[in-house]
Amino acid sequence: MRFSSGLMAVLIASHTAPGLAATFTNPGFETGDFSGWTLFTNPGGLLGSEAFPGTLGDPVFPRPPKPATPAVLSFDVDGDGSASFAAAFDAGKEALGAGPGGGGLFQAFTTGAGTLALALDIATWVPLFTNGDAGSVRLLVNGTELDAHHFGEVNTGFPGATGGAIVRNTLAGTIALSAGVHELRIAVERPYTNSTDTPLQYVDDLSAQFSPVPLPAAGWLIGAALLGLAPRLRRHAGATGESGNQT
Ligand SMILES: [Ca+2]
Ligand SMILES: [Ca+2]
Repeated sequence: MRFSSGLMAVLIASHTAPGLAATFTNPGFETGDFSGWTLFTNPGGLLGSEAFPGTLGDPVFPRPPKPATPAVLSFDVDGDGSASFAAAFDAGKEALGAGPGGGGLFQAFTTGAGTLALALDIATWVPLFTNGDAGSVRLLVNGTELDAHHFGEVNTGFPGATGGAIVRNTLAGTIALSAGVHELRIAVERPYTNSTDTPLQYVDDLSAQFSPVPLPAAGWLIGAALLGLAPRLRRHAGATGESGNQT
C-alpha cells in the first residue's frame, strides 16, 4: 500500500515537530561556570569550602592543595584520560546533626510528551586519608529520583600511599513526561562537616535522549488523512474491478 503524500507529510511531522526534544543549558559545564544552573543548599548544608594551598611534602601538615568549591573546574570525571570542565563540590554540613547535608544544582527544561533518558558522570576525589563517606549523588526529575550512588568509604591506601584516590560512577535513568516545563535536579550530599581532608564530588556530561510519543492531535490528523484516503481507495478498487463491499 502506498501512502498518499498528505498522509506521509503528517507522519513525518509527528516525528519532527519542533519543541519535542529535551534541551539542557550547559550540560557539560563547558562555559567554565554554572551558566544555566541554579545552586541550592539543604538546611544546614554546605556545597563547598575555601581553597587550601596545601603542600603534600610539608613536614608539619602534609596535605595536597585543595581548590575552592563550589566551582567549575577541569577534571576527568568519566576517566577517559581527557579532562574537561566539571561541577565540583565539597558537600558537607556546618555542624553535625540531622539532614543530608550538601545541596546541589537544578535547571528547568521543556519537552513534549514522551520518555526522557538521562545519564550523568560522577566522581569523587579523596585528597589523602581514607574517608568513611565520600558522599552521594542523586539524579531527579520533577522530584522523582531516577538514580543515585553512594560512594561510601573510599580507601586511599594511606599511609602507605599519599596520592589520594578517585572513584567514578555513572547515574542513568528514564522517566515518562507530559508536555510542559520540568525540573532536573542533581543532589550532592554528605552528612558530615567539611575540612581540608574531606572529599570533593564532581558531576559532568549530562546527556539526554528524548523519545516523543505521537501527540493526540497528530493521531486525529492521521485519522482524518485515512478518512480522506478511503474514498480514493474505494474508487481505485472499483476501477480495477476488485471485489469487496462497497457501501
Ligand atoms: Ca565537561
Ligand atoms: Ca573525560
